[in-house]
Amino acid sequence: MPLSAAPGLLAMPPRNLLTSDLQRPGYHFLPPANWMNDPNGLIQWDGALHMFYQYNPLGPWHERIHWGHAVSEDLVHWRDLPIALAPRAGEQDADGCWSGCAVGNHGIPTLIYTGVFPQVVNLATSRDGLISWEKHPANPVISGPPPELGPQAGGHLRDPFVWREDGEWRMVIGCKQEDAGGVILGYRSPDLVQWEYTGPLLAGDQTSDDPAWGGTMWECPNLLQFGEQRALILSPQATPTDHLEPVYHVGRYAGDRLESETRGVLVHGRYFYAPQVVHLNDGRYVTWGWLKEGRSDAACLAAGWNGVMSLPLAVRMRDSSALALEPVEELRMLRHRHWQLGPLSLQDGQVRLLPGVEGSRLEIVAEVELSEDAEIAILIGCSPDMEEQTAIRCGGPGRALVIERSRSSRSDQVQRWPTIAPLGSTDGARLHIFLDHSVVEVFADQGRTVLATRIYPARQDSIHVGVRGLGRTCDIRALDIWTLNSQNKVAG
Ligand code: DQQ
Repeated sequence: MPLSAAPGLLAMPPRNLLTSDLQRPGYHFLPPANWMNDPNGLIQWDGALHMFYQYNPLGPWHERIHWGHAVSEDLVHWRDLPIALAPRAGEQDADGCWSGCAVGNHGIPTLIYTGVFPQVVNLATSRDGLISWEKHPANPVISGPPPELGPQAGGHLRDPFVWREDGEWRMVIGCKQEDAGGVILGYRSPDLVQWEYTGPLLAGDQTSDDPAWGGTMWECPNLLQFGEQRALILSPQATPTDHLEPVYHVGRYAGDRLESETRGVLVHGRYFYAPQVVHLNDGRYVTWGWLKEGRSDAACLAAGWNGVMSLPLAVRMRDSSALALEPVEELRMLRHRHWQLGPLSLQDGQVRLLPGVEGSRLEIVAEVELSEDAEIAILIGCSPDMEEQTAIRCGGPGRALVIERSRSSRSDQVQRWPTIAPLGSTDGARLHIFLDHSVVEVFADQGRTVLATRIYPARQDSIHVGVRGLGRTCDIRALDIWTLNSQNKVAG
């Protein structure tokens, strides 16, 4: 992909290159083309939200990672800005500018990021309103894992998350302990340049079956505060090639350690990974995660893009024990056509396509009755003959919430395993579903149960919506469906 360079800056490719791609999301943020992964450096500056992200300008694969950059006034519509950070030969990020965060340091926007290889912590500052970035002469400000961990850390030290507390800078950062598991380390600093190691904040156990403790390396920590409580979000890595689901621990500080009291999976489905949280001026915590692809590398190469951001999600504490994620209210501005349906009663085995209800960008709110002996499914991405269809089903034995992808696409290049999560609700559920071409996100239990996955309908006419009942008579109390406008198809 040719890069047109403004003086000293790498510009983004134009936004109109891939607009005819049936599977390319329309209202989720993604770069104009090529590879993206983690969100980085989320920061509100002069009233606008800046998002940086892991980006490869050379194509849709992970290599020589740069920081892409976009800005939004409303969390929903984005404008592309020039590439913020690029690896530079002979420097502390010669092989890539990996994940990190952003802070305002006495009015100076400052990026704190991972340089590779070896893995170190670097700084970069901007003097022109976050457009161009100068790497700090003191780089690296942390040159590797603390000597106390010895060779057990294997050189892994990445994804600094920094905040201000009690008049100093605090940092949490991902690391590992060989044969033991992932660990999040703590540091403190008076000036972002001199850092003192304060010890492990929380350590995992790679032999544990609990996803919140498992993994061989813990990446991308975020530490949030809810009154006296802290919530640590992290992304556990199992092996270099097998990423797991992001998890959280809720607890309290005991010195510089976190006492984990409750914990859980933040988003189910193995596609949402490496979320970063920003604390907005209005008091909300908002996060985006990287949604990975569920199709072959060859399919991504042919498409010219790989990776997309999740929806912007508000992070809330529920019952002083569980983190919940819910789509931010600003997303309502995307709503266009509206159908209000229901109540609907479905006989055992009945499948009903909803006449005239269609779209590849949809928001659906379904209030359904739950029972052990009846299962209800909302069907999206359906072709008229049902060759292609994706079922979001709940109820039945165990009352799980499942996204069934076995018939989502007639392509042989896609993953098909189902996404499954236990549902907390017992008698009824409110399912909040978002479809954006190849992205599906489902929220239930007031955001305590979240699923995200990827589907790739290959037929132009796989745009229909239906419902299905199984077991005995199934009741849908209310069904609201909106088409959603695209934000990515407008010029960037
Ligand atoms: N992605 C980055 C790392 C991080 C990982 C590299 C998580 O900094 O640990 O692109 O997806």
